[in-house]
Amino acid sequence: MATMLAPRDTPTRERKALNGLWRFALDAADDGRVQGWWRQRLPGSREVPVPSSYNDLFPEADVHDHVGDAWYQTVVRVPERWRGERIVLRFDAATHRAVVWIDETKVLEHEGGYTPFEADVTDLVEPGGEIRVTAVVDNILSWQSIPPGYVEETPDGRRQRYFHDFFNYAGLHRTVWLYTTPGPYIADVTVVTELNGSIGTVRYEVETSGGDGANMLVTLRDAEEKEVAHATGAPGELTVEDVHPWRPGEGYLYELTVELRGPGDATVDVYSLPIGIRTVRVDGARFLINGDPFYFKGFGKHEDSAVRGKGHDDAFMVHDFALMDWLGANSFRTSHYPYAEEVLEYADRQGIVVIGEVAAVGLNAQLGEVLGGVSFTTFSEETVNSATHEVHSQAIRELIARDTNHPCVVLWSIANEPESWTPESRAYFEPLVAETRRLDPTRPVAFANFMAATPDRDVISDLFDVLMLNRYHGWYAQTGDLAAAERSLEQELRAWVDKHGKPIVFTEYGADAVAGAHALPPGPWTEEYQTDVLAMFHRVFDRIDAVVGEQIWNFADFATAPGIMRVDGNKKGVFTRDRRPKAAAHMLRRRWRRLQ
Ligand code: BDP
Repeated sequence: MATMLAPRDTPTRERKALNGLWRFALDAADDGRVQGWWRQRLPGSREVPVPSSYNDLFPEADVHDHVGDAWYQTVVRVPERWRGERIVLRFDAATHRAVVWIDETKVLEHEGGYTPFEADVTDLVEPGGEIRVTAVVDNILSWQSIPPGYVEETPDGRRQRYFHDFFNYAGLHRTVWLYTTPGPYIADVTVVTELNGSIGTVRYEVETSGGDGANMLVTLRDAEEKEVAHATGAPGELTVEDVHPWRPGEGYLYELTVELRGPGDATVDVYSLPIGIRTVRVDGARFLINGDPFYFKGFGKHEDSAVRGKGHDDAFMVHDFALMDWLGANSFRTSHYPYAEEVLEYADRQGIVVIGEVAAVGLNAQLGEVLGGVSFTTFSEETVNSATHEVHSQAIRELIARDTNHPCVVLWSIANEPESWTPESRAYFEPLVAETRRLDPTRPVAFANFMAATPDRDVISDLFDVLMLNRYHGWYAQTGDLAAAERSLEQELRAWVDKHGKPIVFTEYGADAVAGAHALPPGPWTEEYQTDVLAMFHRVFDRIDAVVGEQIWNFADFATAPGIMRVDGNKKGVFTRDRRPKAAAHMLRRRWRRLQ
């Protein structure tokens, strides 16, 4: 399987982050591609930070709501010592698509806002000299993008409409790198682990580029850097006696080092990556990690914070994990797109379990009417069609290629709340599930089921391993009547248990609460009501064995498109957007840390 190895410093490789302030120009009139803006200094004097969304950096609405191309440019000096190395330019993400030039030459083109892309640019750079890197980042969502949307032409300019409930932040959200590898290099490493009593097994595949006749040494070291196994050649298998498994709550990692050796055993290339030895399996209605039943406690999250929008930020990452730990959470879902790889690396080390989700959110006409204000048929020639399917497939391929070696990821989510009650939806999802399983036979596959896709209507859940349910009893239905909500939730849940007998993870449930709003008796939008809704769900979960997880919607309040259903964004966070606890956080802490 093709992987997408993260850039790392090793004895044979060096990386250089191109983060910082880049020149920036919005291009609402679509002039740049015609006029060849990559050939010159970008017009205007704006600069923006990378990584960050650009939308909230300036007070103007035309920046916040820009539709179309945004141009980024920087000049970078390539170290003289890189002479003779292979040099790669890599973007960890560009939302939602980008074209990149080095000086006058186009080097990259990529579709999809949340996965990395890179190119060998050795021939275009002169070590010791400077290069100009220009990227045009297009934020338009169409019927053929993942996620989908459409652009409305109005007398006042373009307006982007979409069918998902988070703001369409755009820009260079993650690190941009220049990095080196030797000429012949290690291109791919895929690891699959197994456990058998106290013995761990690491099966690996390695692909190299060039270096014919070279041989390979693969070494595994424990957390104390002591060698525990080695092997030569690829593919291969390493056996670890007295294995220390990776497990929820304890991110024990080994380091796998692949060394490519040439004539006379001279080192050609070295690549190391942290790996965790663990297994994941679904058994009846149980979700097993290392053979032990696992219960998900945590959240659906967003990459979202004030000013930087979806720009990755280590401070927010560390803080969010610390708050989850304070609550006793053990997991989260990367709703509704792959998060920065730093987040997965950190989850690996912290022993936090992750449901990895692709950006397929909003493939649902019913939701489209509410959020996009338009009537359409979900699957048709004019809407979600075979071209969309291919983009969706590619998004799954890129997600798995990037994340397959992360032990924290235990489950793939290939869509959020799609239409799942028509023959068209079955025809659409059947091949995607097959493709996901082909790419990764080791992890279960699921999708987050929409509230209206009740067990009697749903026609696709039999294709999947785990039922992930997003439910809003007491909020969007039975608003304000928690007794009725509790009854109807339990009834529906029992119908799912009878129909499928699969493990059920609640991947969304909750209620909006405006921090500081209080009432007795509790009413919608108050902190008391949010707490009561969550407690109601918990009573039902505790009565049903097949429920193996509770992930609240949402960890923190987040930005959305404007709408009368939203108060300055979505307020379902148990933390505010600046991460202050609402009353619900204290209740969760008592439940998850068993303090009551
Ligand atoms: C679900 C979506 C999620 C929304 C949430 C809500 O999966 O993205 O933010 O509901 O309405 O439909 O708060």
